[in-house]
Amino acid sequence: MTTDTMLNDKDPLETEEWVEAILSVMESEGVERAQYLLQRLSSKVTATGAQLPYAINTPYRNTIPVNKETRMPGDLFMERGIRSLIRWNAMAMVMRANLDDSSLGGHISSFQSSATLYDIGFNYFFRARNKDHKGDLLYIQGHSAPGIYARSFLEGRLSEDQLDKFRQEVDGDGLSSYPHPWLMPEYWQFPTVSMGLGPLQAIYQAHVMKYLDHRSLSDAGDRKVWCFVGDGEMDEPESQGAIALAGREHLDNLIFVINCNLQRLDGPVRGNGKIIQELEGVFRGAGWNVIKVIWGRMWDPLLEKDKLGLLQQRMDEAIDGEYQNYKSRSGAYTREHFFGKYPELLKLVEDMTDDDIYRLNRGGHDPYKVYAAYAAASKHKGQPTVILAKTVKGYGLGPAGEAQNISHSVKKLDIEALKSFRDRFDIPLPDSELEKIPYYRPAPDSPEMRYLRARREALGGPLPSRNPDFDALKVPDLGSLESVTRGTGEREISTTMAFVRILSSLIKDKQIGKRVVPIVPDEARTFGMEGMFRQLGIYSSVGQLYEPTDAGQVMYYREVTDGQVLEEGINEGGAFAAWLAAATSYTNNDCPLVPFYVFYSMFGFQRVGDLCWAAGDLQARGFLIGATSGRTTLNGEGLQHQDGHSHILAGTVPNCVTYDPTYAYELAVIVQQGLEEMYVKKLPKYYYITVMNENYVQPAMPKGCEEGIIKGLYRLQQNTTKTNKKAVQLLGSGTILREVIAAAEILKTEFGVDADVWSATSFNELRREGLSTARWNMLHPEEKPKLSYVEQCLGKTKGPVIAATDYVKSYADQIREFIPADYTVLGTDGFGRSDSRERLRHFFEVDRYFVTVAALSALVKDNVLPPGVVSEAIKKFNINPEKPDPAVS
Ligand SMILES: Cc1ncc(C[n+]2csc(CCOP(=O)(O)OP(=O)(O)O)c2C)c(N)n1
Ligand SMILES: [Mg+2]
Repeated sequence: MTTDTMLNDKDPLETEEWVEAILSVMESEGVERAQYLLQRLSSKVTATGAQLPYAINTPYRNTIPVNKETRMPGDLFMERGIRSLIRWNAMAMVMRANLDDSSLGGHISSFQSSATLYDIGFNYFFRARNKDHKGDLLYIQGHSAPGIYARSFLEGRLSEDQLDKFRQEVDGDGLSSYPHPWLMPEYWQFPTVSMGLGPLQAIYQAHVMKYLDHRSLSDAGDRKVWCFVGDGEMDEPESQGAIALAGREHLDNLIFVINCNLQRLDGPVRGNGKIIQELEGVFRGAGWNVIKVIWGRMWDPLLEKDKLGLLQQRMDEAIDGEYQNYKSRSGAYTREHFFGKYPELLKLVEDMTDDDIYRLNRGGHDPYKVYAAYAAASKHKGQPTVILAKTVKGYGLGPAGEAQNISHSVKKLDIEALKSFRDRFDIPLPDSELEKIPYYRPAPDSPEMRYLRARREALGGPLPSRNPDFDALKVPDLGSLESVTRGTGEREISTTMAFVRILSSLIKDKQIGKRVVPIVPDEARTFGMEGMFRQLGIYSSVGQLYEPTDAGQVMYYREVTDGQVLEEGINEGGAFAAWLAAATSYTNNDCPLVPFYVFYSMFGFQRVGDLCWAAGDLQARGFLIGATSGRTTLNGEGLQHQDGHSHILAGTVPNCVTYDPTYAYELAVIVQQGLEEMYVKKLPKYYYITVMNENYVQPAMPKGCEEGIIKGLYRLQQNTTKTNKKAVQLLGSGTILREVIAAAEILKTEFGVDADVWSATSFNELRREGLSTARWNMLHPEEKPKLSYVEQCLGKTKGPVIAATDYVKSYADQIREFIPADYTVLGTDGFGRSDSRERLRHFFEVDRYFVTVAALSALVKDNVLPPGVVSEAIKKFNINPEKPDPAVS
């Protein structure tokens, strides 16, 4: 590393000559020639083994030089006035929400730091959806929601009453705390407040937008995805985890605006370093166009005078903890501690007052600088752009919260702080009114309000805005899946294979075939889906620039620009985000899609649960296929692969419908019904279905079972009679249903017990229906109680009920309260382990022998059989009664 610095240059003349030389090349022959020369230099120097200084960062200054800034065309003063009103109303709505009940919460400081960043976007860049344009998509920082509402209020879209219902949603007409489409489906486009999900979703949104364009399904045109992110939020692995995809795929329809206010919730983001520089390196390394907006125009004259580069050096040296102090303290402090380090810099500001120094603004608060950055980002081709905008957290709050470590949690200003906020932003409210913290909205025909509306009209209408409706699809009926529902005869296949057949059939469908989006995270071969590689092609924005090694084979790895398969690599979060974008394409692109995301069920809800939750909020419509599911069915893989609980996790998402089918025909019925529900009836729900890799004969569909399959339970075999008192009801799901069927046979032949067998396709759905019925009964005490579906099925049957699944016991246990008999549940609690299916099912006590023992034991409890029968069975089946409990071993 060089020991030279600006103040200690061993040979300034030589330095000057080098600099002059490269500048003159740039001037006479252009930037590209200069870049080439530097590359050659770098190549020569590194060939000697010498290291060049780490060069992914540029100095701590604006990327766009003053003379290259595109000038903001509008009325700066008018816009400042409007922005000030937005600031005031945003602050007022949070304070008013907390007047009577301070537990409601809300945030002031985040939006105050980003007000200009949003304003420039709303005034000049964000286009709304209308008949001429599909609109831009906005991912808004969750904690800035009050500022977005405040703008809508000025635009006349929200009333004072609505603002006063901030965070009071129980009656249904309040304003959500953060961007949540669930209760505000015509307003918010994307849930973002779980930090990291916004940036991840935005990247895949832009990716899927290009995919649709390449497949001629929806024109991307010049649409943009704008994603606003906090600098603290960039710590989330989800925020940074997919940026390389954006670079690789040249997503120039994507713009990140990172609000670098240098603070997060507890304190500085990088007190000992510089977050902007860190992020610059990370994004540039990932192939992004990086635009730093660090200094506001008040600094321009000083930088102009800084011929030696010493001011720049000081800016490079100071760290974020110090920059925070410059804004949390005063101009005098900044003079002493920032400029004071070098006498030359003190001289540079000798004519400035302390107030002038305090007013030296940051780029993210300067409309001109922000405009120039947005203009450059919007025009940039071939790369995504990230704008790193330096701001002040709690801007304008003064000692009450400006750049203080407590800024994030400020919810109230005292009267003195309110006065100075009002004065700083020239809000025309007298002292006497401040205590009530009134909203302020000029008359609709005032110049400000006309200006505001005109800006949005020029951009196509108001934002945020979301259209929850779409044109229903024509979906195929069950008859079209006859090849699946008629069974496989002698052939043994898995439900995964059956699923692939269903998918292939849907893809061939004239109406919806093109809209089907198969998504895999590098597991297509595991699931037997590799045939789709050639048949449908794997989407790549550049096609295939090489000859695949398997080119001569039938199922070769075919990448193509209009490929239908999204192969997202070993990246469940990303693949899920791609599914989310496809599953919400009905609203974001006016183009309903039918996405199927197929993954190892263990790496689904457990891995990306927060995104699954967001999918509910987003009213995503599509299918999640949890493959290789079941604790004992994926036998050889051990505890990190064998899933025995994803149904429990999936069941926590209110609008996620889940199924654990055993047979191909059940799967066909569920998928077809899902299409009807989501795309014809347009119900806001999505499907999670587990499929397995165990091969067995798939029987033909029995008559009349469709309704039961959908409701979650139907009788597969009726064996009980009026005469035999030794009777049980056996329930099973997934492949364990087959153990249950075998147990029924053993019970009959070896113990003289009759057993009805029920296929329980969804204990989650049974529970939901049961709870809903119980609730109705409780609230309608005088009316004839309704029977839950489980009671309707089992109420008139004989004997105790036994359920067995490949999932933890709590899965089947969920319906206990609706079962009008003794109920025993077998399940696979505990960590998985690798072994054969047979041995695992014995270990986890869900095989046919344990089902038999459980049934006999239940009959003992009912005094139908003596205990000795159970002992006899235990002995006969070689079960060690002292074997360790799998739940804890
Ligand atoms: C996943 C997740 N973890 C934690 C939080 C809680 N949280 C809300 S805001 C915040 C700090 C945000 O800081 P930053 O991203 O810098 O945004 P700023 O408000 O400074 O603009 C935290 C930790 C959250 N919302 N989501
Ligand atoms: Mg921050």
